[in-house]
Formats: sequence, C-alpha cells, structure tokens
Amino acid sequence: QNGIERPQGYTVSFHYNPEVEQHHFGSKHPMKPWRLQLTKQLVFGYGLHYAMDLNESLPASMSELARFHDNDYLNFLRYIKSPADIQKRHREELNRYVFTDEFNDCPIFDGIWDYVTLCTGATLEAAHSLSSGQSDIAISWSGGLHHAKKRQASGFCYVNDIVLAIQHLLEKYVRVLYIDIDVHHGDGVEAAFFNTDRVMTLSYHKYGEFFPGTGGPDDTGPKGYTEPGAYFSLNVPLEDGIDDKDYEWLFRRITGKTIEVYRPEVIVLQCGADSLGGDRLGKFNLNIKAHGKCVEFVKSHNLPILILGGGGYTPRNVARTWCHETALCVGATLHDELPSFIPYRQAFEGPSHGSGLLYPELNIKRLSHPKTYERKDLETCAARCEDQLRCIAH
Ligand code: TV1
Ligand code: CA
Ligand code: ZN
Repeated sequence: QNGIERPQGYTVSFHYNPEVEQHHFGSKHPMKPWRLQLTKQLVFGYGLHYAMDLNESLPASMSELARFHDNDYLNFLRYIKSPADIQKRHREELNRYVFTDEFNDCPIFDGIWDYVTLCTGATLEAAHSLSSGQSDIAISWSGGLHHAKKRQASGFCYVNDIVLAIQHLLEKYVRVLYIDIDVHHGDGVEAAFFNTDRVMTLSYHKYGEFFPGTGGPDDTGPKGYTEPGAYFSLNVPLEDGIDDKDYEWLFRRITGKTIEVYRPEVIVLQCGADSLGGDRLGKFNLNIKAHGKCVEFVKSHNLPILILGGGGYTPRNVARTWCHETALCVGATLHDELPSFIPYRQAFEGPSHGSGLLYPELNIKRLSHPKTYERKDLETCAARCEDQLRCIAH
C-alpha cells in the first residue's frame, strides 16, 4: 500500500462526489471543476485513500441550502436554463438582441443546480462527520466557496457551503474559528457571521485593486464596540509577491495568537490554492510546501478541523497542493516524484507545463510576481492584528 498507513489516534475523512468534476463554467472561465479530478487522481495515485475514510457524498437538499439562502434565489438556480439551452430554442433572436459578456464571473451553465448541491453536499457531510465524532479531520476539496451571499452569486460562487457548514457546527460547538488562505478575501463568510462572537473569521488575502475589494485593516466587525461581533472579523491585507518565509512568519504569529485568545472548539480552514506562485489569477509567490505549512500549523493544535478547497486556477498545481495537504492531514510523507501510474500524468509533465523539471514533481519552484512590500510593512500588519486581538476578552 505504498507505505501509507492509517494515522494513529485520529480519523481523517474524505468527502467527494465525482459528478462535480464533469461541470463546465465555459471554456475561457478560470474556474475548472476538473482540477478536482486531477486532485483525486493524485490522492489515489499516492495511496492516501488507504489512510482515510472515503465517503461518496450526496447532493445537499433544497431545505439544507435554505438554512442560509433565500428560497427565491435557490428556485432561480434550480430552474434556470443555461444560455446553451435557451440558444437552441431562440438562436436567432439571441444573436440579434443579446450581448453576451465574455467576462461573466458567475455564468449559468448546464447542470448548475447539480454542481452547487454536490459541492455543498460534500462539505455538509464533512461537517456532520466532525460534529458526530466520526472523524477528527474532514476534507471537502469541492467546497470553500466563500463569496456567495444569501441571495446573490459572486466571484465564481453560487452557494456558500462554508456558511452552511459553520451553521451546522454551531449546533454542537460554542466557538468556531474560520481561517481563509485563499488569495481573495472571504467576504461572504465574514458577512454571514458579522454580528456574532460565536464565529471568528480570519482571512489572509491580497488587498488593493483586487476582487472583492473588502477586507481592509479597519474591517474588524460592527463598529459599535459593545455590539456582539465587534473585533471578531480579523483581516490580513497583503501585497503582491509575498513569499514563503514572510507568509509563514505572519501566518504562525497571527493564527497562533488568534487560537490562543479565541480558544475555538473547532476550526474551518479554507485552503484556496490561488495563493500559490504561478496561479493564473493570484499575485502571491507561495510554494506548495509553504501553503501546506499553514495546514500543518492549524493541525498541530489538535482541534477538530474541516478542510475545504476554494480558488486555484492553475489546475496541475491545485492538484499538487491539495494532494500534499491531504497527506499532511493523514501524517504521510510523499515522494517528490509523482506516481508513474496515474491517469493524466501528462498534465503534470514537462517544462512547457510549468515545473521545468525532467520528471513531474510534487513541489513547484518557479515563481513570478514582483514583491511590492517591505519587512516593516509586515511588522506593522502583525502589530495591528495583535492590537485587535487584545480587544477580545473572554
Ligand atoms: C469568464 C471568462 C469569466 C474569463 C473571470 C478574474 C472570467 C475572470 C474570465 C476573473 C477572468 C475575477 C472581478 C469582474 C470585478 C469582477 C473560488 C467587474 C482572467 C473562490 C473570484 C474572482 C475568485 C472574481 C473566487 C474576479 C475565489 N478575477 N477571466 N474574475 N469585475 N472578478 O474582478 O476566491 O477564488 O480573469
Ligand atoms: Ca483569504
Ligand atoms: Zn480566490
């Protein structure tokens, strides 16, 4: 079994439905659900499935989604026909009257209802696996869709599986810590729990002329400082080109202090892989191992963890990252050379595919974004976060 063993003393569960990966946002759209197929192939190629409980999850039901979302919005998603569908019937009028924007973040595509309910179903099943004590670390790579609002799709996200999972966790746990290492601000999750101190949200992201534009240093929760939730939104706005060393330093310092002060009973970790160097949309310079150190650091606190996906727009690197992080969860060390027998191995191969190495390897080394900050900016940022954390008293 490739030397992969079950972890001693704790259980890891993996929640997934292979139908998700069959959906397409459109050929030019950066969100590629098939990155989940690549991820799963690496996970299985390395034999990591021997070390976890595997679950083929069911789609979430309408009533489960309605615990956060508006019924009218959900019915729209459920019954809307994709443009391709409409086009078949009204091709001529459509070409005459409709300007179809090529940069539509949230297109209506075939099977959209199946897609959103499958992504959410996996995350809700993972949350249930934790709350029922069946597992200690539950993984749902198709989840992590942090921008979706109560009645509005935003930034490639239609249904907010994270909010729904946290709502479920709140039935059992008193304090939930949400940590978001996607390169974008976790605005939808922050907004949903803005007025409560039972959920603390902590997002690391690029800030300044970047989607969604929120998550600045003064975005800390409701401004009346006696209101519940005041100071329980913590944001770490970052500049282009942040590297492994600086990110690890900030992440450990701020996340460590947050866990110490807030004392969560469970942690939800959104592992968006668009914070990697070489991402098609992101602007950071992280290597896979540095991204993974965030997962390792969170795990080292021995609390139940819900591990979610999110962004990630260079599919071969998304798969590498999430496979590496699955291995960290089960406590396995993987050989850097990718398994030779996985389907689609060519997707990971060759200099023209990015790694520049003779054999496809798990780590990536070629990074691209110029650094636009100085050491003192990081110090200021960390000090400001610590000031905010001092305002949280239990
Ligand atoms: C269709 C085709 C849509 C090509 C969108 C990049 C496209 C983008 C496309 C794109 C693109 C964004 C904005 C638009 C402000 C809006 C999963 C009015 C080459 C969690 C979502 C980013 C990130 C949205 C999601 C962003 C996540 N960037 N090509 N769209 N304008 N939208 O900037 O956090 O990773 O880029
Ligand atoms: Ca983030
Ligand atoms: Zn993102």
